[in-house]
Amino acid sequence: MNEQTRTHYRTCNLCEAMCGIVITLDGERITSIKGDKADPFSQGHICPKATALQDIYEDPNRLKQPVKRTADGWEQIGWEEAFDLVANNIKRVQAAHGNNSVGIYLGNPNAHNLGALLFGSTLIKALRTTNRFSATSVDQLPHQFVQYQMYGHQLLFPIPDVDRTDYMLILGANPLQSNGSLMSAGGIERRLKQMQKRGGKLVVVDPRRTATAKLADEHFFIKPNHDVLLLLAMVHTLFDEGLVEMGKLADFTEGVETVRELVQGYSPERVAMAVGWKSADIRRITRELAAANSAVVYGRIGTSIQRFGTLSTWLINVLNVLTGNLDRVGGALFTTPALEIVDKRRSGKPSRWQTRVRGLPEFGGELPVAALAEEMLTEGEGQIRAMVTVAGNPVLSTPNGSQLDAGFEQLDFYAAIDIYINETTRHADVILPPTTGLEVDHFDVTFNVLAVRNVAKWSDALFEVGQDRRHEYEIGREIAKRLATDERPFNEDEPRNQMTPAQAVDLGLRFGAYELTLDELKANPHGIDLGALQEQFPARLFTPEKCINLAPEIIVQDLPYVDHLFEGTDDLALIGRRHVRDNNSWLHNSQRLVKGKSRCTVLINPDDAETRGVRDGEMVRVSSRVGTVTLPAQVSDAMMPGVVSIPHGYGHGRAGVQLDVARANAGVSVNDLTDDDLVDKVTGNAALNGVAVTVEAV
Ligand SMILES: Nc1nc2c(c(=O)[nH]1)N[C@H]1C(S)=C(S)[C@@H](COP(=O)(O)OP(=O)(O)OC[C@H]3O[C@@H](n4cnc5c(=O)[nH]c(N)nc54)[C@H](O)[C@@H]3O)O[C@H]1N2
Ligand SMILES: Nc1nc2c(c(=O)[nH]1)N[C@H]1C(S)=C(S)[C@@H](COP(=O)(O)OP(=O)(O)OC[C@H]3O[C@@H](n4cnc5c(=O)[nH]c(N)nc54)[C@H](O)[C@@H]3O)O[C@H]1N2
Ligand code: SF4
Ligand SMILES: [Mo]
Repeated sequence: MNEQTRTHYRTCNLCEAMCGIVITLDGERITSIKGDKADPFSQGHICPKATALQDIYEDPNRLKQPVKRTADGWEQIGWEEAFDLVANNIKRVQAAHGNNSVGIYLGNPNAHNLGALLFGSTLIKALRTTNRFSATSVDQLPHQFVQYQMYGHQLLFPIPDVDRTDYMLILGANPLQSNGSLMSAGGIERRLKQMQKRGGKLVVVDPRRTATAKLADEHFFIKPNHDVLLLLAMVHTLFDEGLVEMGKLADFTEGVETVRELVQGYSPERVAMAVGWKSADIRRITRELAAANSAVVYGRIGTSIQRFGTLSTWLINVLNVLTGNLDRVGGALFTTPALEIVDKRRSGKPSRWQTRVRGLPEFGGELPVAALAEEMLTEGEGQIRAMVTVAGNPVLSTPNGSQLDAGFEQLDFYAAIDIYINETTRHADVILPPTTGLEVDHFDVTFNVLAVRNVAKWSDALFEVGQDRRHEYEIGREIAKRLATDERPFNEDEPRNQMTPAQAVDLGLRFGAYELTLDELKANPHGIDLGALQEQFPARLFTPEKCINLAPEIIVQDLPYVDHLFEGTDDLALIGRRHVRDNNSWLHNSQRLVKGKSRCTVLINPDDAETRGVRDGEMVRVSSRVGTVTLPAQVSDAMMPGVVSIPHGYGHGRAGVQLDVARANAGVSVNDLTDDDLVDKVTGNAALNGVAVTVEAV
């Protein structure tokens, strides 16, 4: 080893899996990124995206200085000018049109960025607007809503105890490509295979035979959106065959009788045709679930971002409760993170306000993003005239992206806090790029709450940044300071306006369940294992009576609408898909992640292709109520008849996007087909799966 060589340990922050990585450097140059075998959580697992951390760091398209829009294009400006531009314009718009004329959208990487997580609320509060949106409402909103209703807190996520379970039923998730979601588990494939080796069984329900479905002991197709009928029939079967066995949960669960009555009309025999299953299989899977020593039902994007996202997510929890598997070893457990974020304040009281045009409900301080475009484009009192986006790309990631594109285009003012000029930020008047990735200290505030084991790990920033750079939380603070008024001052002396993320983590750890310190974490650069998840109900319940509410009125009132699923349709149903080398919309600028055949294709079953004269590899036109895209067809019997699939996050060909590699692999955006009118009725979460489309050969 020469003197220049050094080794750096950290956690990859690109997805939810929290893999430990080892980075070797020669001077300031990265020479390799590998899995850290000594990380007790991920035990050496990584995926191809880990190397993208280097690509992001070195990306010539990544912004490091603020830029403002001028008649001649983007002009680099200083930070003071950028902060003033943002603050002065927000003040101007709010003075003329009221506070709610400014909206904010927070994207997914906020959950992966320590500074944003700890101090992001500084900026949000300073805007004093109720027009707050985020990627939550194209993702896990139904989960948080159900958790609030059943367990009293939106952040009480039940996590599959994959390492100890005997039976896992997965609906609408593909952890072999996504690496697990609301189930952080570095090396999920190894864990699932170990379960099978122990004699456990994996069952997957998905309209596509995915990688996870191929690993499964049994895979069933299901028509998009029809999970709710399957789940109702499974709950029906539990009652019908006397399989309800709640164990300790019986002492503190209310509403069991109500659920029994609600599911009475949904026998397996009645739903079988609509679901596309044999009724005997529904009964058999339910019996297996009930008979297993421990079992867990788990659903993700496929059961969450669809018309019946809340009902399906609720029923998944109901199955776990009625089989006694909630808060049981080998079932679904709750984490005890080293840094606690589940507190009384943010429990999640719903619908304190609604969107102006469509009346979609607020939850957890946010409104559904499916309504963002109409809030910008519909004139009148309360119209959104200025926007701030932080780490988000809603033009590619939310429904009817073209309409949203038009909304952003006509804004009076738009400031983006982002590292790229992409499909959304190209509309900005000013872009403020924070430090990111290898330039920041890291601790997983969010994903330790979602992990299959309790762990804790600190990563120092790998690269120091110069005086000319700003961290995410510094940007938020500076804007907040400038937006302060006499009535709403910004107190610079307040600890939270002074602290660094490292100081805040140290404080949080000291007050946490394990009374750790930052120094202890730093002394353990591979991370600390804090043990398996523990049973902790009823103590950890946040409901007033410390009872599980099995049949929340606000959820079950959506049940009558499921009956239209019995009617059937001739349309093709559009769903999404994820590939291990993609990460939503923003890793396509890494050459090694996009190389090879384009992944932006429409998957179609051979029978559906034949009736439409569609041939493999040829271009087809896919159309929905809101738009049309043209892309190559990929004919495959992995796709269920009647269903087609297009991945999201592509569509980089829009004018003005400054992502050189991504533009060369542009693809089309599936969200130019998804429909802003289609939402889960209970929460307003976007129904991005199950959109009716037609496909024709070009
Ligand atoms: N059809 C369809 N649509 C979907 C989905 C689907 O399954 N199907 N999935 C949905 C889901 S689950 C999600 S979470 C959303 C994601 O939706 P978004 O969060 O809106 O989109 P991302 O592609 O994650 O965009 C992240 C943005 O953050 C920027 N960025 C990256 N790192 C940093 C950083 O450290 N700081 C700052 N300030 N910016 C940074 C990137 O440049 C990029 O602009 O997409 C949703 N859209
Ligand atoms: N490589 C990679 N990893 C990622 C991401 C990424 O973009 N790329 N994104 C991250 C994010 S933000 C998230 S939220 C997670 C998501 O994590 P997952 O939910 O595991 O990811 P998806 O691949 O979207 O899996 C959803 C599955 O639902 C199926 N499906 C669609 N509609 C239905 C339906 O109606 N019913 C049923 N039963 N199934 C249906 C789809 O075919 C798909 O296989 O992944 C995270 N990890
Ligand atoms: S699975 Fe996720 S956390 Fe692990 S290396 Fe890949 S992107 Fe990073
Ligand atoms: Mo997500």
